[in-house]
Amino acid sequence: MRIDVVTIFPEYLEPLNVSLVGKARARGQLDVRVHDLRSWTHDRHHTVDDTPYGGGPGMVMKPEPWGEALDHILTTGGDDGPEAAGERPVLVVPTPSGEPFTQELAVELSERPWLVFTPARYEGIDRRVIEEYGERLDVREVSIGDYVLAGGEAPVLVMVEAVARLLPGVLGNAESHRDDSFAPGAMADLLEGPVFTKPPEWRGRGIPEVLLSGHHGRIARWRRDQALARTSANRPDLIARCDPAALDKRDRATLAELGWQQGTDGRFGRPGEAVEE
Ligand code: 6GU
Repeated sequence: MRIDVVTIFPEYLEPLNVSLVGKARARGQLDVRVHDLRSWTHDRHHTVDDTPYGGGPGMVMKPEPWGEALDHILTTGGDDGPEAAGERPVLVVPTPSGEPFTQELAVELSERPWLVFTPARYEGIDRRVIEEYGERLDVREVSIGDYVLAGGEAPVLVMVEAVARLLPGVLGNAESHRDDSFAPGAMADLLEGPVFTKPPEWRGRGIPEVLLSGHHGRIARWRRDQALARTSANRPDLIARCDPAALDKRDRATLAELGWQQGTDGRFGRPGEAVEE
């Protein structure tokens, strides 16, 4: 996979040299190219921003440097790269106003050969850039959560890591994906429960008996109950949204113990709480 990132803070992307993503790059599974937006400015001060039309606070990123940067990148798909293969990149525009970044979107992006990220600072990029490239590329404006960051660089680190670990051969163990919290369908969208390793006793704390039993059926059931309890506590919205067909009799009994009741439609709710859509 080829990934381009255009930013005014190339050093912010240094962590892409570390750990899983860094190793994938070293192995040649990931071709990451970080570009300094200011190299496509032509004035002495390398200006990338200006005041917003219509007034208001903050600054807006000027369209010209982005246009030159993206035109350059789009013509460097290489003789044997994604461009030669007739592939057009996905332009991923990080913005708090974007669609939510989810595991589903990570999977979709991981199936594309070429991603171009345009993390912005200030109040964002002149809208005409998104319009212009929207005619030529698949543009996704994406937010990583309901909070506001100073720029899109940290979201790019988040998204690249989520995508890279899904690439074939990047994670050591292909099985590791299957139980990921939020892996589509996996644990029916439950959060993962707690994990333990050696030593068997630490500061007077032992290991849940069942995990030492060697009884795979009982262990699987215990893990499932832990996942249900954790999801119930931390993400009750996932329980309320859960497809009842994805739950077995034991799941329903566990949820009942956790205070959930099944409505006439089979969905789970808690007494006295309105259902959120
Ligand atoms: Cl993608 N950018 C910024 N600046 N803030 C965010 C975000 C993105 N996602 C959540 N908050």
